[in-house]
Amino acid sequence: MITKENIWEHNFAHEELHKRQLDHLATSLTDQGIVVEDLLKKLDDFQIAIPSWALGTGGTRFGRFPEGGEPRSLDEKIEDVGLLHQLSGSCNAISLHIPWDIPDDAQAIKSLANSFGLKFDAVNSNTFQDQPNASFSYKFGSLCHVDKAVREEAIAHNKSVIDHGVSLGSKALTVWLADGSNFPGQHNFREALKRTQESLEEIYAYLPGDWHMLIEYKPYEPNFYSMVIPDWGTSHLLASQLGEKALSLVDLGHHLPNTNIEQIVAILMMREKLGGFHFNDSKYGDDDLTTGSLKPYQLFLIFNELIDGTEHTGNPPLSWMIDASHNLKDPLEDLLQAVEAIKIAYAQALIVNRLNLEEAQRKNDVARAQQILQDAFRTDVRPLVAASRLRQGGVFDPVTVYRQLEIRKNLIQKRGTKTISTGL
Ligand code: LRH
Ligand code: MN
Ligand code: MN
Repeated sequence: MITKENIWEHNFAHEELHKRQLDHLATSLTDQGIVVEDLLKKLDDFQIAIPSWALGTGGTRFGRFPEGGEPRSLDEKIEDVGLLHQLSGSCNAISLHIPWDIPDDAQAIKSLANSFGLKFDAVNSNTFQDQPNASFSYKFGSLCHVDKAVREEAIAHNKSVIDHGVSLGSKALTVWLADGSNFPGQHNFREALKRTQESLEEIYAYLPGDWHMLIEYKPYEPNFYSMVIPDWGTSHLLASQLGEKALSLVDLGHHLPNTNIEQIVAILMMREKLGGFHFNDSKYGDDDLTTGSLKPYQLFLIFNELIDGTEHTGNPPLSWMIDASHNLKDPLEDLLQAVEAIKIAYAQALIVNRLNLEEAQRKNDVARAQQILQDAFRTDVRPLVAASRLRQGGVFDPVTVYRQLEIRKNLIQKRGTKTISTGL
């Protein structure tokens, strides 16, 4: 849908402007002793996976207002991620949720993804919905269920997700459990966690040697009294007991308001147990709004800890993914905005003067420490992010190109207005 000429024309038209903006920023960064080429290389390498369920219009339980043109199959989802990657140069992977997206012919799906330069990121299991051919219901939980037969079904599902992942070249299984209780007395907390631990042990034993298990946590929803894995502490406890291949996954929306997420990141990295991220933004809870749309400073502070942790701990490389829902905006525009916001926060965190910060911390110079962080946060790094995007073959201004080429209109023409995307 987007030709090389389209990209070239757009970039050519903005060349002068881009050069002026970049020169200005590069001069100021160089004056601060920052090597711009090193920054660009880091930004080039930073790739964010797109979840297969974020390509359609999301909604709430009250309604959904799709614009049309949404992907109707896994092939079309891969095409959409290919499009995002072409524009942004930063989305080289797709993360599948199974059984929402079952790769029937793994070889064919793999080569389609390959043709867009895409890989398969973590595969996600789903034991929060009853599946059509299931023998048992997950109404009262899955890996924590009191009935062994239900637990076994959920374990078998996770193993089959690993199998699918192996056939696609994924290297991680993400487990998010809806398990929990809605009313006091419903669960024996200890026993529910113990059963979950045992179930996870069986899944863990099935993991290929070079795989990771990423354990997500969430304080509430869909259960509103207790969740079996409500917080990072419980996720960390499980991951520690399981072994080296098990790590915690931080979904930004899975915290109660005002939680200090950057501190959680720092501690998990200190323990070398942070496995990955689900990016989104929220005001109240798991709102799944566009990353950086509400709390860009928090996102920056998180990246600041990620960089510090990467430099000072042996934490394994992280898996980065967007996990958002789009009920008002065009999902593809929304994802492009999210990628941009993530890369801006990363670039800002990369220019923090760490030596000065350490000195300020040693001297208890609180005002200076704040100033150092805010100097970086208040730097407009967008020309740098754009420069990296151009180096990766992307476009100067992704959303503008998306609109100028009328991509949504084309997708609607091709796929229709009444599309129902699988997933959330
Ligand atoms: C749960 C969650 C989890 C799921 C996804 C669809 O709230 O964040 O990551 O797998 O949403
Ligand atoms: Mn998530
Ligand atoms: Mn969520």
